[in-house]
Amino acid sequence: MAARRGALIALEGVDRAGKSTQGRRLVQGLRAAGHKADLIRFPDRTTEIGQLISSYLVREKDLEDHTVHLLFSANRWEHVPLMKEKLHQGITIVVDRYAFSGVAFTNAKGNFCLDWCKQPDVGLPKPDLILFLHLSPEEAAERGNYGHERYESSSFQEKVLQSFYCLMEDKTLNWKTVDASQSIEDLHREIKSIAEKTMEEVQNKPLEELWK
Ligand code: ADP
Ligand code: FDM
Ligand code: MG
Repeated sequence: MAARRGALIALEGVDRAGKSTQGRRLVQGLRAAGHKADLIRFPDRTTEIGQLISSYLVREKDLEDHTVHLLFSANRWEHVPLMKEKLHQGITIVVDRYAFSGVAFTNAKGNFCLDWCKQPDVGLPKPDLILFLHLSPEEAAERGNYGHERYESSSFQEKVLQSFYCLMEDKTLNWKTVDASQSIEDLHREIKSIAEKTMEEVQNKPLEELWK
């Protein structure tokens, strides 16, 4: 029998829902429970492509909209060989944002249909679980003001949320919505339990390709 593989778990959700907090906490919690787990944040601002994306996000650089969409996707593809290697070694990978953020943010710009937005990410490793951290705009506002990066405005974020809802209609994907208004620890416990169940379920199943 082939060796057991790790699971690919994506965290998505509105700004300040707690994706980065829960991503770190999940990897920590899984490791403490004896699992092998790694975290990747997208965009990964440390690579050359990631640095270009970062300079766009902090408004140091203006990039054309199609171009920046393709750069976000390329920033995922550059991780794919290592992601596959790790998954096949039994390491669970938690991704803080993935292709769904890619599609939702570009689609929210208004002149890009979902189908066009999805194409560059077709064939990426398909997440075994997509956790959508749901938080109302009012509760998100209580967690502080928006920063000064691109996309950080409530009107744009509302459009992003609508795009996420469209993506969630795809029943070939394992979306699970969790209530992100809980305390960090309660939410962590819920997320860890869903993650461990998924890890168990997929360990002997082949890794699939996204949107194929
Ligand atoms: P995201 O990555 O989704 O934008 P973060 O994890 O960076 O969100 O969290 C945004 C802010 O909200 C941070 O200040 C964080 O400490 C706080 N925060 C995260 N989770 C919770 C929670 N469950 N309850 C209250 N505050 C939270
Ligand atoms: N973002 C993120 C995109 O527009 N496309 C993508 O593919 C991804 C992964 O970049 F505004 C946006 C979403 C957010 C910004 O912010 C990254 P964080 O705080 O690093 O998640
Ligand atoms: Mg974050």
